[in-house]
This record gives sequence, structure tokens and C-alpha cells, in this order.
Amino acid sequence: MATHLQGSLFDQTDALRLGPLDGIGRTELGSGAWIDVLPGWLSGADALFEQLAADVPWHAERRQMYDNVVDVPRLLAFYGAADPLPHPVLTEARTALTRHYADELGEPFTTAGLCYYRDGRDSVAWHGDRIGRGAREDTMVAILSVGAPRDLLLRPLRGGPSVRRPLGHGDLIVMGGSCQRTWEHCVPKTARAAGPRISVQFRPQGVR
Ligand SMILES: O=C(O)CCC(=O)C(=O)O
Repeated sequence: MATHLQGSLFDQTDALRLGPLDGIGRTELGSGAWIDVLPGWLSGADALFEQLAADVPWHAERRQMYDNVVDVPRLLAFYGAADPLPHPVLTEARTALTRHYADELGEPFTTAGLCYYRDGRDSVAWHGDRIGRGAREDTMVAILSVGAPRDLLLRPLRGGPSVRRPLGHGDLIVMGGSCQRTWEHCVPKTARAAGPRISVQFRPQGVR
């Protein structure tokens, strides 16, 4: 597919490399929810972006919205636990996350959901990952962001101000504790000229 990415738009010519997770910083959100954020976890991600954009079998989805069926405003791909991931550095990232959170999570990250935001008109609406066990149990969802910076917003389900986390090229955010049950998150559309972005979400088995 056309990647909408001109040259080294993100201007990262370093070698592709994951940094240590030790420096990751936690913010308690309340109601048992937290986020860990590590800017620049993955460096040299230009080539990864290009390869994912070109090689992942992206598909468009449509969904019912009241009386209409509308396009889901982003492209999607899903890799189950048994599926080889589309780039070795994603396998490495999943292993590093599993190791870092082993005591707290008590199970491995297994699946990878990928979203391709073609420009600022692509988005994901407010939601929690509550199709599976995230509806009932504390869990974790780890998101590696590559490409153009976009904001991830979180807001408490009980009401209250939202939290804005800008996610740039190579940044990691992990949503944990009760976050999928007691908070919602979204990536809003932006009127700013936004280039393409790919988000890779690692989840444990049975969390969607
Ligand atoms: O793009 C992101 O970082 C968030 C994606 C997301 O929340 C989802 O697909 O459930």
C-alpha cells in the first residue's frame, strides 16, 4: 500500500533498537488504574514504519452506527498468539514487556493488534478494551507508537477531567490495573496536518 510517508519524515536514522524498560514512569490515575509511559523506547523506527505500512495485511472495517453502517476510520490487522509478528523487533518488544511485567501481570503478552492512522482524520473513539477479560479483571495493554505524533486521551468512566498523553515515534504507553474497566481512552481526530501513524497494541490472551 502507499505509505503516505515521504522519505525519512520522522528523521530517525539510528539503528532499530529497543531501550531498557527500567526508566518507565508510572502515573496513578485513580480507581486502581495507572499508565506507564516511556518516550523513545524504540529508536530508529523509520524503516519499521515503512515495512509495517507496506507488508501488514491491513483491512478496513465497517460498523453499525445507529441506522447506518459506517467506515471504521483507520486500517486494522490482528496477530493472534500463534501468528508470527510482522517484524522481529515486535517479537523482541513483546518478550521485553512480558519479562518486565511478569510479577505484576502474571502472564505473558501474547496478541498484537495493529492500527494504521492514515492522517489526522483517522481516529478511535472513546472505549475501554472490554470485549474480553478486561471487562472483569485487572489487566494490561501496552501500546508502541510509530510514525506521526498523535494524542492518546484517557478519561474516568465515573466522570472528571481527561488526561492527554502525546505519543511520538517509538514511544510506549502501558495501561494497567483497572484502566480498561474504570477509564476509557481514545485517539481523537486532529485538524492539524498529521502524517501517518501505526499503533501496535500488545495484550494478554483473552483481552480485546
Ligand atoms: O492507537 C492507539 O494507540 C490506541 C488504539 C486503541 O485504543 C484500540 O485499537 O483499541
